[in-house]
Order: sequence, then C-alpha cells, then structure tokens
Amino acid sequence: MASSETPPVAVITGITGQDGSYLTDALLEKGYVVHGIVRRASTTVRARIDHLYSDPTIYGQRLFLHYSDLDDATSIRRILTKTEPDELYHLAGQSHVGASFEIPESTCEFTAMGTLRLLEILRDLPKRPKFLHIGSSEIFGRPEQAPQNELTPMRPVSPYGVAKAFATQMVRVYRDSFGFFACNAICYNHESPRRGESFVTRKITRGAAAIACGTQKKLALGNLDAERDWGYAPEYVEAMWRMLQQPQADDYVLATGKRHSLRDFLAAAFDAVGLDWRDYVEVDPRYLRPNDATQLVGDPSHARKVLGWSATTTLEELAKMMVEHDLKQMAGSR
Ligand code: G4F
Repeated sequence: MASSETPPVAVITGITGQDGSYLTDALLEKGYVVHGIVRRASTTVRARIDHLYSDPTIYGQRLFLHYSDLDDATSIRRILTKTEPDELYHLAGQSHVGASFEIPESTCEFTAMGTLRLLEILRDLPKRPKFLHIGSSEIFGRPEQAPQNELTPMRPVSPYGVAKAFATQMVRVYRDSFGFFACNAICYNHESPRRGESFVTRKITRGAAAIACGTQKKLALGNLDAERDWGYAPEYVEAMWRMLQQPQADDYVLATGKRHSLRDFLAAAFDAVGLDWRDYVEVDPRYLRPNDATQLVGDPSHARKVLGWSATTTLEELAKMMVEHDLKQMAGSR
C-alpha cells in the first residue's frame, strides 16, 4: 500500500464483474479510494456493487464510477489523468471462453487490444500506477505438463485463450522494455455466488437449486468430461492485491493446485440438496465447444512462497455455498 497519509487510490476496469466487485469490497476495507470504470449500457448492470453504490457513506466518498470502455482510449486516459491512481487493476474483457468462438473479433478487440491500449496510455502518464492484468489458465490450452506454472509454454486453443496470451505477453514486454510495474495474475477458474449465470459452476448450482425447488426438471450441459482447477473468487482478489504490494513486479499462477472433474462439482452441488445429479443432467450439443482446454491445473507454489497466499476453500465448500445462496435467492423471488 502507498505510504503517504492520503488514502491509496485504485482504478478498476471491470468493477461490476465478479472479481471487480470482490476486489472493490476488499480495497475499501483496506482504506482505499476506488474508481471503477463502467461500460455504458441501456440497462444498468451493477447488481454486484449495489450494496456499495446505495451506501451514501461509500458512494461519492470513497467509491466513484466513470463511464468508459476498452475501445475508448481518450476517456480512459482522461480518467487516469484525473484520478492519478497508485494501482490499476485491469479485470475487464469478454471473459466467456465458449462465446469467444462465436465473437472472436470483439473478444480480441477487448481482451487483447484493450490491454495493449491501456499499456500504451500508461506509457505516457507522468505518474504511472502499478498495473495488474488478470490473465487466465486458458493461455495454456492443451499443455504438455500438469500442473502448469509461470514458465509453462502458452498453447491456447480458443480465441479467448489467444487474446489472453497476447495480453499476458504484452504485459511482460512492457515490464521488460519500459520498466513498468506490471503483473499478470494467471488465474485458474474461480467461482462464487456472484459468478455469472452462464459459467458452468453457477449454471449447475442454480440448476440444482431450481430442481430442488421444483421449478426446473432437467439441467442441460456440454462437455461432462471437462476438468478444471476451481477456487473461491474472494481469495483470488486478495492475491491480486498482494501482487502489487511486492517490491518487484512478477507473474503469479493463482490456483488451488487440485484438478476436479465436472462430475465432482455436479456431485457436490446436487449433494447439497440431497439429490443425485445423474437423474437430472443431460448433454446438449449446443453447449459443446469446437475445442476445449484440457489438463488445466495450476501450480501455485510461486504465489505461496512470495505472497504467502494459498487457496483454502474446497470444491465441496464452494459448491455448497453457491447452492445455498441460489436456494435463498429463489425463495426470496417467490
Ligand atoms: O465455466 P466455464 O465456462 O469456464 P472456462 O471456460 O474454464 O473459463 C473460465 O475460467 C477461465 C480460467 O480462469 C477464465 F479465464 C475464463 O474467463 C472463465 O472465467 O467452463 C468450464 C468447463 C469447460 O470445459 C466447458 O466446456 O465446463 C465445460 N462445460 C460443460 N457444460 C460448460 C458447460 N461450460 C459452460 N459455460 N456451460 C455449459 O453448459
């Protein structure tokens, strides 16, 4: 954290997303002033930070929102010049891997070029903030080694993975060539009750809750053979913050180090409502991807050693927490 008496200032792109909202909670708790960059849309997408937005002691005092987008360099430059942040957390982008096969151009435009655009803006700022880019295990695609670490070669197999590989390498280039304090958080899947409904874990926990409530009969999924390293999102944003408090900028794999199958997650989620998932799940080819990453499991030992960070929430705890949240939400909406 900055050592001046005035509070440290952070800017977050993607503040309304799962990670952006948890990071905002954490930074406000740590005494930061937080500026969030929000995409202008015809309907308001702010539910994950509404508890902060509707609190007059926070919004307009220590939390501020600004309209901009990753393809609008002028307004981003203006926001950064005006707010003079100590830290910039770049979390925005098109983050759905499956969707990136349908919309590869806009995925690359926002996820790859959007990151380069930010780096270029930072290059010209008189006071350059420390920079964190949220990377992804998708850069490894179908790796030859498991678990993967910061040195594992990138072999992405989706347009999203390619865009993230570009952005990750560009961060390294700006760090090495121009002396930026710029870090990649190479994140494996991290989930929570705030996870978007089209990602598989939330789709499953909402499905299990709805089936238990009697409002849904079946749950349609794609590749049931998928395996991932699933952790709990609030723990990952704490690691991101710790990355920017180090004397040296570096890249870190953030992961649990445990590989689970989709069937494990299904069992844990349906267990939480006393049901057997095999009675409800069916495969729908619409959810199969043209290519799916395999063998993704991270080696978080660098983060453990340098940041003193480990993921502690188990898959079973995560699934149960998400199902319980969804049950409550469904009960509340009746
Ligand atoms: O939940 P997913 O969509 O996550 P995915 O593709 O691993 O990507 C997520 O994690 C990455 C790593 O941290 C992030 F970079 C990325 O932004 C995103 O947050 O899918 C997980 C697995 C895949 O193998 C997918 O094929 O679940 C499989 N799956 C099976 N049925 C499904 C479904 N995925 C989705 N979204 N929907 C299904 O019905």
